[in-house]
Amino acid sequence: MDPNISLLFEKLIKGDRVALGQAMTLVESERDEDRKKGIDLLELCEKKLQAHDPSIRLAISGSPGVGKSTLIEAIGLKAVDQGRKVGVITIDPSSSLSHGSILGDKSRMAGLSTSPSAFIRSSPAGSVLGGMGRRSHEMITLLAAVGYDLILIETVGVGQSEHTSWQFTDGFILIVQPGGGDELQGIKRGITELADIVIVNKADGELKGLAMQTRNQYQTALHYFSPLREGWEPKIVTCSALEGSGIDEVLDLIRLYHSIRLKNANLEIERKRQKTSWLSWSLEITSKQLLMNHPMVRHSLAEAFAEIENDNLSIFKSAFEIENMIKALIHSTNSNSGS
Ligand SMILES: Nc1nc2c(ncn2[C@@H]2O[C@H](COP(=O)(O)OP(=O)(O)OP(=O)(O)O)[C@@H](O)[C@H]2O)c(=O)[nH]1
Ligand SMILES: [Mg+2]
Repeated sequence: MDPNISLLFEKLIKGDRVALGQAMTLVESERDEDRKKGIDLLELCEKKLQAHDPSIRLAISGSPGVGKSTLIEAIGLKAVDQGRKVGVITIDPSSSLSHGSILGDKSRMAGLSTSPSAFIRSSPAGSVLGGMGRRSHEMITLLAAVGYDLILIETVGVGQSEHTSWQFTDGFILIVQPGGGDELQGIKRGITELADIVIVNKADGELKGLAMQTRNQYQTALHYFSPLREGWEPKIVTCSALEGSGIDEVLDLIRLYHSIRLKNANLEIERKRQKTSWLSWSLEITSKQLLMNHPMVRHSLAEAFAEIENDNLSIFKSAFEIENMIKALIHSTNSNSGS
């Protein structure tokens, strides 16, 4: 192994924040030489985690503007007060998938971003796939290995993609705001079914009454869903991230959730499921990238596009021909990585 990587790992373990930033940049890099070093570093982290891993990794999800970042700031600061180390991964809001504010999430986490016991990392724009950053799982592994025990991942709140973040985390926290409860039979049902904890945020000022009403609507709906986690019935709380009320209850619930997940090795079993899901997901992305960037595939596709312009093509036949070409590429003994 590259001695610089062993050195970097030593620094990480000692809690060097600059080293952690460097490690994240390394792991995010797509350059071949960085990939190899990044993988070596991650392997060291995995080994350390196998021996001891006190972390819980939670997806913080919800429609744009419900208060995910503000709530992460409130929960995070309180957790830090209680002696925890808080790692936050946000998905860059300038991604085309997100309808979030362009201002960026760090501005909503001003306190946490300067806390020595917290570390916030944004996934770069363009690397967002299915609600998670391409390298979010690597970031989680780094954070956990260096002792961040509460890891919060603010996901992109758009429909189907939530399932991806559900797959790669230990718990799924859904944030809603007062008033949305009547949509529970419609599009919101799918994502609500994934939730281990539902938080009705913005329970303050004039919205307090409505927040209670929304809480009751969700409470009723949760009864009809079949629990997805062994030994855990989804819970619902109200809070105000802005005023700080209800944040203790949220943290208590997270602690309870963690302790129940640890029972009967449930979390251990689930982490294995996360790993298999991640491996398939990652490979799917990589193989697609490699194939789509293969010069022959690119050339055929460009030709087909031109033919579409000339009204001169059966798209079905063209897809079939490219498919056969890909099969031939894969079967060819001469072809190596193909990029
Ligand atoms: N009244 C009230 N407003 C809140 C509360 N929490 C957040 N907000 C406001 O709601 C707006 C959106 O908050 P964010 O924390 O950026 O929400 P978000 O879900 O992270 O938004 P995106 O990342 O853009 O999807 C901001 O103007 C916050 O000040 C709350 O508890 N009460
Ligand atoms: Mg946000």
